[in-house]
Amino acid sequence: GEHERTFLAVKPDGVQRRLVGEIVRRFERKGFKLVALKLVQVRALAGRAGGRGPRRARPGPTRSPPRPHPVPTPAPQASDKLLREHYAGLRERPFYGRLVDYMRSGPVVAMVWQGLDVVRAARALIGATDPADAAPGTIRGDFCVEVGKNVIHGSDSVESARREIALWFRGEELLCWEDSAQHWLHE
Ligand code: YYY
Ligand code: MG
Repeated sequence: GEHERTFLAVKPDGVQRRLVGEIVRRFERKGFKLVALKLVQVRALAGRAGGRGPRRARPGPTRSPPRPHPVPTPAPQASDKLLREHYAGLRERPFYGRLVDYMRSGPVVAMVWQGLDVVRAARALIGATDPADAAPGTIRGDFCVEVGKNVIHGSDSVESARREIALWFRGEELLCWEDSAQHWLHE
């Protein structure tokens, strides 16, 4: 129904290539409703000292330049476990290691979108897994060329959407807001 939800994530290449706005715009224009959004950096590797990725050797007593903004806490970080659970179904595939490395190579924009048949509709807007097969007009068809850098993730079923939303978001991060356009989208 109209309350179906899906999990979408702009992958690190999409963030680096400044495609976040363009991608969000496509789902907004279609008529879907944004109910959660956050920038997430998945930690480099579990089990390293401090759990915050490889430690770099400090080259002497060089002082870091003054920061333009106060940075009291690191950006929201997700553990490596999150990604392993997210892609649990692909663990045996040859590209699994590369996929997980890619997903933690920079921030991702995690989102939840809601609307009529949104899981299927989002997959259609996203396009085929391999950008080479993705039709022009789809996100992957328009913005990327290789399967290993395919810009966006979208849940493949209502069931995986439920699982992925619970994995990436806490309940209170999902916002139910009154959609004043609803009346213009549905009969
Ligand atoms: O759902 P979707 O992202 O379209 O494809 P999946 O089959 O779930 O694979 C997840 C992810 O894995 C895909 O977006 C890129 C990567 N991948 C790959 O690097 N090489 C493949 N041959 C297949 C998938
Ligand atoms: Mg998938």
